[in-house]
Amino acid sequence: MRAVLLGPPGAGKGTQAARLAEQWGIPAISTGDIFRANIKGQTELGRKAQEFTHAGTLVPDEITNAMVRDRLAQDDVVNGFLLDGYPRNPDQAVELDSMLVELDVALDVAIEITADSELVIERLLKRAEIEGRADDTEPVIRKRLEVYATSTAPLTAFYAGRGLLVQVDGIGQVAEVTDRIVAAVESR
Ligand code: B4P
Repeated sequence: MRAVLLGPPGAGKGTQAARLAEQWGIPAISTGDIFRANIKGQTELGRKAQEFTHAGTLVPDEITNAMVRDRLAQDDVVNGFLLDGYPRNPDQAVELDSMLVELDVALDVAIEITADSELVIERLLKRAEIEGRADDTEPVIRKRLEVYATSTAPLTAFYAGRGLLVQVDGIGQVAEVTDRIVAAVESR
């Protein structure tokens, strides 16, 4: 299984990625998690990414693409992977295509988790109380939603045009959403 996971901030990508990765026995690769780990460890990558993630804007493509290219070169992805939060704009999608050509593999599915804006804001503000993530403040969440609408939403048509898109409603209990995704992907 080689899949990408799309959806607005707060739709449940990170939550579902962990569950799907376990179900399918493949690594979940979250670009957001890699950035946060590097910011925490104060690495050079973290220093470069911080201003963007904290503002809710996309980290520049050259940084993000190079990071994903390195990650996809590792041994644990030979039998599959689930990319969570990448690609996030059409240029990244084209870059991913070229990485997959070099690896001589193809994408099986693009899973989009849908959820309306007011619900995702509510979820992320709740997470802010628990985890205190720097980008979970209301103005930054609104910025992330705006970036999603302008940069990431076009990927829905991009993958639909290739017959790879599966859209799943992200509203409901976490386990219920996982079951919906698994059923939708496995019945394709
Ligand atoms: P991400 O880490 O991808 O952040 P996100 O879009 O908010 O998703 P996340 O996975 O955290 O939240 P989820 O929906 O699972 O990106 C953060 C930043 O990194 C970006 O703003 C950007 O700056 C940078 N970045 C990442 N990838 C990039 C790329 N490719 N290019 C450039 N920059 C990039 O869940 C949210 C909350 O909802 C959780 O608290 C969860 O518990 C809750 N939840 C989930 N499912 C639920 C359910 N069914 N019911 C109730 N609550 C639920």
